[in-house]
Amino acid sequence: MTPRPVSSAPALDIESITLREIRLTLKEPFRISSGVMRERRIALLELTDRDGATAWSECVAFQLPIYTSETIDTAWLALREWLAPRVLGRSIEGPQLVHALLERDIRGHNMAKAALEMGCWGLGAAIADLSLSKLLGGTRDRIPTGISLGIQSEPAALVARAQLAVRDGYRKIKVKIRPEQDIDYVRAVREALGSSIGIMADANSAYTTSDTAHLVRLDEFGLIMLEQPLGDDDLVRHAALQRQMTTPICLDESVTGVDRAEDMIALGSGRIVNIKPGRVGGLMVARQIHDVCQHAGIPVWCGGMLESGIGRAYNVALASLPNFSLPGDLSPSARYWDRDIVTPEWTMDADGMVRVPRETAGLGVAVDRDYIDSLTVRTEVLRAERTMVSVS
Ligand code: OSB
Ligand code: MG
Repeated sequence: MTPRPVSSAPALDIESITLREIRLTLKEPFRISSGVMRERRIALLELTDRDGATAWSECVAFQLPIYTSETIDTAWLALREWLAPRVLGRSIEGPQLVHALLERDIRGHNMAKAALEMGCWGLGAAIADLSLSKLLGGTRDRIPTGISLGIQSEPAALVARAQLAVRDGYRKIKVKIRPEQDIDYVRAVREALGSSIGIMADANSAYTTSDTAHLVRLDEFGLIMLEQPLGDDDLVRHAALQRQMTTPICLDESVTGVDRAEDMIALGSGRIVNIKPGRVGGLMVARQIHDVCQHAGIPVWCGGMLESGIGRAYNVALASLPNFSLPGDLSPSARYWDRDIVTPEWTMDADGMVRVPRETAGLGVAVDRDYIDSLTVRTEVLRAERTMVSVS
């Protein structure tokens, strides 16, 4: 594929990267098929260049390897030991080159790579005095928003949350499912909401091919898609399942890069892709997957990882690209947190749209440093080796 022209992507000279871990308590526990989250331990990066320009980014890895194999602690190690040294103290022609720099001879660790790569885009946007959306080639200034509802103790509790979400304006309702908590839950939501709103289910890899007949029963609810029913690295079995189901399969975990998106399309493993920049190693790959899918007529949407307002800024900018044609998991700050770490907080209007800050340079939100300081439990400052002063 020919590389996209990158408009005015500036050179980067990163002098230091401050790694921090903050803790943010979720307003409500969030349960997926493989575990429950009550609090987010979030790694934040603050990149500073030689002229003192700064940008913040967020690593989306969770505390436990329940979504992919990465965790906040593996990401911290990867960033400190292998990734940050690749970018510190050298001149890089632009953020579009960072992914290749991080990819060479370092396998995996996509969320760690993405945290750093996204920070480079944020820094690039700040230096170029452009919004992240414009730097990436985004075109839209409002994005339709969907909500992802965690597994509840009973269908009625899920229905109540889904009804509130519709009242709030959400454009898509996604319900988490797992074996034993699936058909009844989806049926209850469909019956309560009628056919006026798109409903989908996300299994986070909780099923196997022996559940095929069971999963096919979901077809009767007219879901807009079924997200990642089978193995987190599977494509072949998803293709077989897709041939059995009328509901479009959407892949999340299984699409870890451009090749995997191409393979999904070639094999027919799914008809929709959830793109999360953290999962695929950053914004450049996310954009390439967007382009590949657009070319193949595959709609994409932007997924979420229960991010803080910093991670949200990157997702919103990405989702402003034209083929993000389905509502993204881009809930406003107040859905997750009593207080977010950015100002203004992310909001959604009554029509379920989140506004893309296209006229503000950089992320489009200000980082609340005092509040972040109060939430910080560890900090590590990384500098280029040649500038390191060894004084004890
Ligand atoms: O699969 O999309 C997922 C949350 C945790 C782990 C996996 C997923 C999710 C979500 C959250 O669906 C979406 C959001 O950030 O609101
Ligand atoms: Mg998912």
